[in-house]
This record gives sequence, C-alpha cells and structure tokens, in this order.
Amino acid sequence: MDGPDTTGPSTTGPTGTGPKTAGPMTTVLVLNGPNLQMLGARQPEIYGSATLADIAAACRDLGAQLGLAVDLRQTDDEGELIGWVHEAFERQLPVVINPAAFTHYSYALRDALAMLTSPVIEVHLSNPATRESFRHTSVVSGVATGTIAGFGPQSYELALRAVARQLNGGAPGAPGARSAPSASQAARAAERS
Ligand code: CA2
Repeated sequence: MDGPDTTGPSTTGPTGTGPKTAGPMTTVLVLNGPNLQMLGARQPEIYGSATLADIAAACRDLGAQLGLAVDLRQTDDEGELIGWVHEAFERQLPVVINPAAFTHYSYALRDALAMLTSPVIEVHLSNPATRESFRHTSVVSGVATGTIAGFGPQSYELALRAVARQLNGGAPGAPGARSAPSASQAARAAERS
C-alpha cells in the first residue's frame, strides 16, 4: 500500500453505485507516514489488528456514502509526503493525514500543510498524549483544522466525517483554524479558483 491509488477515481461525477449524496464527488487525500504499512503485522496491542489495506477499504466505503472519493497513500519518505501535500494545494483537495513519527518533528511537513486552504484533519490510531513524552508534541496540530486520535481505525472514519462537515460549511460552534480561514488564506483560495 504505497503511492497514489491509480485504481480509484480522482475527481468524478456520481455513478450508478456512487455516493448517496447528490453532486460530484470530492477527492480527499488520506496520507500516511512512515511505518504505517506495518499495521496489523506488529504491535497490535498499540495499533490494533487492522491492516492499512483494511483501513483503506473502510475509508473508501464510508467515503462513497459521504460523497468523497478516497485516495489513500502511504510513504516512508518525508519528501514524497510533502509532494503529496503540494498536490493537495494545487488541486485544492481536503487532506486527512496520519504523519506517524513526522508528527513530532517535521517542520517541513508542517510548513507544507500550512499552505493549504482546504480542510486538514490530523489523525492518529493511538492517543499520543497517553504515550512517551516525545509523542506529546505535534508540530502539525497547529496548522490542522482539527485532530482525531485514539480511536484506532475509527479515527480515519471520524476524520472523513469531519471533512464532509467542513466541506458543507463546518460544524456550528467549532471555529477551527481552517473552517474560518484567515484573510490571506481566503485571498489565496480566491486567486486559485
Ligand atoms: O498513533 C498513531 O497513529 C501514530 O501516528 C503512529 C506512529 C507514531 O510514531 C505516532 O506517535 C502515533 C507510528 C506508526 C508506526 O506504525 C506501526 C504499525 C505497526 C507496527 C509498527 C509501527
């Protein structure tokens, strides 16, 4: 499970078996950082027994219900991950991202995510706040719309639901950084549309 999913749709209109919601499907990039291809094989006591392929299938199923075409990717390479964030910027796509260990130290990833004007949901399978102290810092959280952690594979499903809500105007009373974009973010988004 790595690299762009070229088997699935990119951006597409509804099909006969497509979304229950009306209108074209929005592609959401579900990006995964280093070692997450090992899910299901190691440390099930921390990360559960589901594989990344299981998570991808569940995300695609839920995405179809929400009108989202899920493009799930994984890489161990920081540069490749940042390249995918640049792609999200160019295509103005929402992002769900489990940055794995990059969460805790990659300022380069943070800077890339900070460019986005689309929703960015940080997800974690485990709850890093309950683990070693080095995991208590996320350099990504401050530029994410929101963070969902500790629910195992369900974290991804909750994140997709959050994306769908954000694309429909956001949840009332939840003024996330990106549900109320800054003036400069809004200006950049307007320039590119
Ligand atoms: O809980 C999460 O989702 C994490 O992002 C997972 C990262 C960890 O560095 C973060 O602190 C929290 C680790 C991903 C490695 O995944 C493995 C899966 C199975 C076996 C070994 C590693």
